[in-house]
Amino acid sequence: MASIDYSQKIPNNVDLASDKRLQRALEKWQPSYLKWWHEMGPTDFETKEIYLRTAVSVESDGWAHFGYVSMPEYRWGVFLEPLQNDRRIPFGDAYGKPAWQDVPGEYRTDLRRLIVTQADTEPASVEQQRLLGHTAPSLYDLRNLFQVNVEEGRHLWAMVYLLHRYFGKDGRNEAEELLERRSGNPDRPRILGTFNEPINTWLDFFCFAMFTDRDGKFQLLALAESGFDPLARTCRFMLTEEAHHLFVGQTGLGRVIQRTCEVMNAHPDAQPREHGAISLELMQKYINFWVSSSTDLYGSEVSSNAANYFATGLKGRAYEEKAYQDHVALEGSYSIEKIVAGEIVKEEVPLRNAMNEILRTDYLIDNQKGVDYWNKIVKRHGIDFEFKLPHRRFNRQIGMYTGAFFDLDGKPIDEHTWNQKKAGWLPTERDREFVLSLMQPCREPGKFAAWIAPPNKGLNGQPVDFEYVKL
Ligand code: BYC
Ligand code: FE
Ligand code: FE
Repeated sequence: MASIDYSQKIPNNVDLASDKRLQRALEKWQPSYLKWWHEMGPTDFETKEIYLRTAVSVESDGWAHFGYVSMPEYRWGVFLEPLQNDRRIPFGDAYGKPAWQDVPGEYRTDLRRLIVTQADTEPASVEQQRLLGHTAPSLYDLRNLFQVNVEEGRHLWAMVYLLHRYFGKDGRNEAEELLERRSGNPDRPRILGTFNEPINTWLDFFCFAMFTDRDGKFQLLALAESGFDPLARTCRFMLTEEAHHLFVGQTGLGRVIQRTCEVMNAHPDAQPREHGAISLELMQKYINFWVSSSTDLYGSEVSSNAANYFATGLKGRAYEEKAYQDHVALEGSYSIEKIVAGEIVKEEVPLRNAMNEILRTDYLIDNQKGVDYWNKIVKRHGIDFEFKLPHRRFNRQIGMYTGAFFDLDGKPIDEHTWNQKKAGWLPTERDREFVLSLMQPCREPGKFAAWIAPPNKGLNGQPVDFEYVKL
């Protein structure tokens, strides 16, 4: 079951060959995908050989193969975790009933919407990152960027398979539209806010991989519980790949921090920027931006959509089976801080309506672990500085804090104060210009740009100075 059929045009472990209609439909979508990749994927590196991992099984040990491939030749495929015998719906009104192997008619629209929203983020991120290859600080980082890009492409395949297989003509239309929307395009933007934000520098990229891919982790964890079994199984395998994306973000920023600390200790009387490094304060501003934008990705604090997804067994909580005892969640409430006439007022809301906020809270706790890792680096260098996550109310554009103003600790402030303080909290145009000015490519094996430290070790047992990309 777990082995993947690579003799097929579309590698898969779902026995595509036995469903000719579906196979033909996906093979018809494949050239459109490749055309999209050619137009909107990483620019100018299509002929280069890159040391990439490719999924070859869904077994937890040894699921990936490493070797040189050019990106358009990457074997994007459809891989689901193996079917479990007698899997049950793990939450909601139908708790304990057999999981669905097909889409229940009454949930078709909601399920399609969830899958399309998930799917849309995958190509969006590739579009956002398409120019970064030109300014990579090393071959090691260049390879990591491309690894993330091809896997986000595969995540799109994972969702398009579900759309084609279970949603008929509507699903095929959605799959087409997924290749038509464009990140940041005012006329046909990507669905969710963060996925329309520009990623012009590697500092943005590392923050995105740390904080936005982590939204991916938590949304996938919630969908991995779905009563719609094919969705749960595909999300479980996507999570296996996701771990590396988070690693790229956390260690990437960690290495920028390390470099800055080294420069600060070598030149205690100078500003880090005078020596080509990015100050810790400036990194904090980028963190504030990407965390607040990614915090929006959980939707409204109180959401009837979320309650409905939970009730119907479509989308659960992260680690639903392990972390909770009451999987029906009809009793109990969740405390939410509302703003009433400029004051914070606690209000209890029915648990099911708070599902977005519950997932957001799990996400923010997980973010903190990465921040702790960065603070250890700072401390190791004997520098008195601490990175902090902005409060969940800071700089929000979605949900009940939208339109009001809060400082980094979540304290309500007036608009005038916000306008005065904003430049100290979020990257300014000048900040962005400075970071952009540092983005000069470094393409010799084992060499790194001056603003970032090398990693402790290379990838997959290879040395740091390995030729990760053959230019
Ligand atoms: N921007 O009840 P509400 C990933 C919309 S990342 C713009 O508040 P609901 C990845 C919402 O769609 C994981 N619009 O929230 C990472 C709704 O619109 P309509 C992606 C937003 O419905 C890095 C309205 O506001 N996966 O994989 O509970 C690289 C009110 O809805 C935003 C998913 O998101 C926003 N930030 O939605 C690559 C999972 N937030 O219907 C990949 C699937 C909300 O009124 N999606 N809206 O037009 C979902 O589960 C849900 O749709 C949401 C919350 C989590 C987005
Ligand atoms: Fe993804
Ligand atoms: Fe990812």
